[in-house]
Parts: sequence; C-alpha cells; structure tokens
Amino acid sequence: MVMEGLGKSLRDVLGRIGKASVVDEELVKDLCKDLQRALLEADVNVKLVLDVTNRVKDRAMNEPPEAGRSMKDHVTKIIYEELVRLVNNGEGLALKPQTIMMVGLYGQGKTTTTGKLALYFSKKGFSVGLIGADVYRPAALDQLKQLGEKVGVDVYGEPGESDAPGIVKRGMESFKNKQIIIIDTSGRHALEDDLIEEIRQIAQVAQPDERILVLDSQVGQQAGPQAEAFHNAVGVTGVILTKMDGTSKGGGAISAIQKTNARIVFLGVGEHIRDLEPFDAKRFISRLLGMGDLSALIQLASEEVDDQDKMAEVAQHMMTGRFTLNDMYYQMSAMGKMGTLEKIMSLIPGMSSMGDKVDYEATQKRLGVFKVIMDSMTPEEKEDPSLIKAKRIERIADGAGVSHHDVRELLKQYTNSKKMMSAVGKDRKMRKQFLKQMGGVDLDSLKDLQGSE
Ligand SMILES: Nc1nc2c(ncn2[C@@H]2O[C@H](COP(=O)(O)OP(=O)(O)OP(=O)(O)O)[C@@H](O)[C@H]2O)c(=O)[nH]1
Ligand SMILES: [Mg+2]
Repeated sequence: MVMEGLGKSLRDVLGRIGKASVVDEELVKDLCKDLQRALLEADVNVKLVLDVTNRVKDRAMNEPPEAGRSMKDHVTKIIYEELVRLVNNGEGLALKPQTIMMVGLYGQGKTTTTGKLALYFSKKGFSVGLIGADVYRPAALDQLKQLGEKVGVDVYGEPGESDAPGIVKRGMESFKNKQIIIIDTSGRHALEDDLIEEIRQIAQVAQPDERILVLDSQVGQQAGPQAEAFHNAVGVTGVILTKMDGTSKGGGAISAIQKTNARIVFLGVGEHIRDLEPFDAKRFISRLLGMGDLSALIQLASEEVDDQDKMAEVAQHMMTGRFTLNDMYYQMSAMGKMGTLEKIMSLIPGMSSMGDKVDYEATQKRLGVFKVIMDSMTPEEKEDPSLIKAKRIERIADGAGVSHHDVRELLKQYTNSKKMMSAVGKDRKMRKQFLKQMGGVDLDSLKDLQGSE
C-alpha cells in the first residue's frame, strides 16, 4: 500500500504546484513538508529526506528558471530531478567476470531473473554457468535447467541433494573456467532463520561479488524489512525489481535501497527471458509519478511542449484518422525529451512493435533518424505524407543523409500508426482507454468526437 501510496502522494505534491496561484517561498516550504511526509511514509531515511527537501528549497529559491520556463515548471522539474537523485544509487552490474548470488523470498522471481541475467551476460560475450542451489522446492532445478537450455548456458545441480552450500562448492569448482557464475537460491513464504542461515553459508562458500536481492515490485511496505533481513545476512549489493510490467510502480524499492544502500541494477518487465531492463533512474521516477499522464509530461517538458492546446489537437487528429507526420513529429519531440520512450511507444499505437524491449538505445537512435528525415520534408509533406512518392523520397533521403530505405521505413511506420489510430478512434472502448491515457488533455475539445457515437 505504501508504495503505490508514494507515487500518489508525490503526484499530489506536483498537483499542488499546478493549482497554486503563485509560486513563492511559502508554497515551496509547504510542498517540501508534503514531500517529507510522502518520503517518510515510504520508509526513506530521515537524513535523506531532509537532503532532498533542503536541496529542493535551495534550488527553487536560488536557481533562476531556464529561459521560457515558468516558475511552476521550474519547481516541478527540480522536484523531479531530486527524486531521480534519490534513487540513482550507483552503476549497473559491471561487465567483468564475477560471481553473482541471487536472494529473495518465495516467488519473487529469482530463478526467472537468473535466466535473464544469463542471457544478458552471454549476449555480452561472457561464458556463463548457473548453479541451482534451491534445494527447497523439488522442481526448482528443472526450472533452472530449462532456462539454461533456452539461453544456451550450462547449469550445475545435484538432484536430490539437500546440502545447498555443498552443491555451490562443487558447482563453483566445476565452473572454475566460466567468467560469470550465477547462483540461484531458494525462497520461503516469510523470512525464516533456516533460509537466512542457508544463504549465509552459501555466501561464505561462494564469496560472490554481487549479492542481488530480487524483489517483486508488488511487495509494498514489506520491501524495507525484507531488504534489511537479507542485507544483514549477506550484505545486499544490488536490487532487481521484478514484475514491473504489472500495475505496480515499484515505490517500495526506495525503502529497499535505503535499507541496503545498494543500487537497483535491473527491472524485470515480463515473464520472458528477454524481459530485463537496465535500471534508469529517470524512467523509474517518471513511471512512479505516472508521467505517462500527458499533463504531467507537459508540465515537465521544456518550453516547446508546454502547450496543452497543441496536445489536444494532436489527440484529436489521432482519433479522427487525420494524424499527420507533423503530429507524429510533435509527439516524438515532446516526449523524446522526457526520455520516456516506453511511454511514447504505448501512446502511439503501432510504435510498440518498433523496438526490442531491451534495446532502448537503438530505438532512441532510430527515433533520432526519423526526426532528421522529417526535418528534410516540407511542411506540406508532413501534413500530407501521401504526397511523398519516389522522387520526393530521393530528395528527402539526400537531404537527411540517409538511405531511401530509411525514409520508406518512416513512412511505413507512419501509415501503420495512422491505421491503428483510426481503428482506436472507431472503437468506443479503445477510445475511452486512450482518452484516459491522454489524462491531461482537455476533454471538452474532444466532445464532438465523443458525442458522435
Ligand atoms: N510478469 C512477470 N512475471 C515474472 C517476472 N519475473 C518473474 N515472473 C514470474 O513470477 C513467477 C515466480 O518466478 P520465479 O523465478 O520462479 O521466482 P523464484 O523467486 O525463483 O521463486 P522460488 O524459487 O519459488 O522462491 C513465475 O511465474 C515467473 O514467470 C517479471 O518480471 N514479470
Ligand atoms: Mg526459484
């Protein structure tokens, strides 16, 4: 409860800025009080809470807003940035040979994540070995073996053996030529002494470089005590939050990293072995704050995109099938700035097929190419891309310094998006859902649409 509570109370703080008639010292002080309450309720350490609010106060009062940015947007941005600092607790997992031990309670996602990490490291060119030290659940070793097979890495296990530290000892020996060794351990329904003792012994045998706490993002206020117990046992060095593809926004992680002083290294975003995302503090806070909500995005984005009317217009175009390349461009540049690529993908139907979930960097690059191409188009072409035939494609490609293929791909993407958008516009249920997603858009401006059932 606390964790989704955290997202909500933080959103409420930001909401107060929007409603305020003036942004003055008094408002900033009030906001900081609310911010303190929200963070303390989420178990964030008092000193860190004060650090955050002191910095917010100091920056809000002393840093001039960037040109063209209102005071409201300025303060919003400062709060956002300070929250990002709060969860930005260090680098991801090093790309070097190492031993990694997974710990966590029952069903949090340890075994699945072990498989995901195996894929991650073997894709980076490392030789990987997995050790199945879960002697508690009978099917655990089979599950790990299946994952190992999928990824193409070796798995060490001893069916029927109940001495977990012994298994690990022999497993380490048999994998002494592997660069990366990942140890999957067992879980329990609740923290129990025998589990803690077992993982303590395993850690002693394996001397792992990383002790990774796997935490289901739904755990809420239990995150703090769980993290603390595991930390006391083995010294947690990193946290992986799983099931971030669900409704949870992962606020509990803040208390987990407070208790362990570890950093979040990855997010699990699905059941598939590829569904692992390097942790990105900005994206995480955006998600926690529900910034897919466009009104919040608009508030935070820079001067070019703080125009709600424009957003409403784009939404209307999208829904009526009059979605132009200009609209697509606008959306990309507005949201690309926020780095919430994922959200762009989910807001522009058809786009979600664009990128491999893991490869955000490549997708971001591709968006960059799209932008360059659009910059080489005339305004008429962007309004009516059907004008763009072979000859124009040639000119645009030359102008943008890309191949014809890139231009055609952009046009194809646009056509797909448009097709799917007009399908959304025609379907009442989907339309409702979409409008909901568009959160801050002035619904009055879309009234005629809604009335036309
Ligand atoms: N949607 C979703 N499901 C996940 C994710 N990670 C794990 N799961 C699912 O969560 C369930 C439990 O995952 P396991 O990997 O078996 O969890 P565990 O911690 O090893 O569990 P025990 O070994 O029983 O302690 C499985 O059904 C997984 O498919 C994730 O990121 N997203
Ligand atoms: Mg398991």
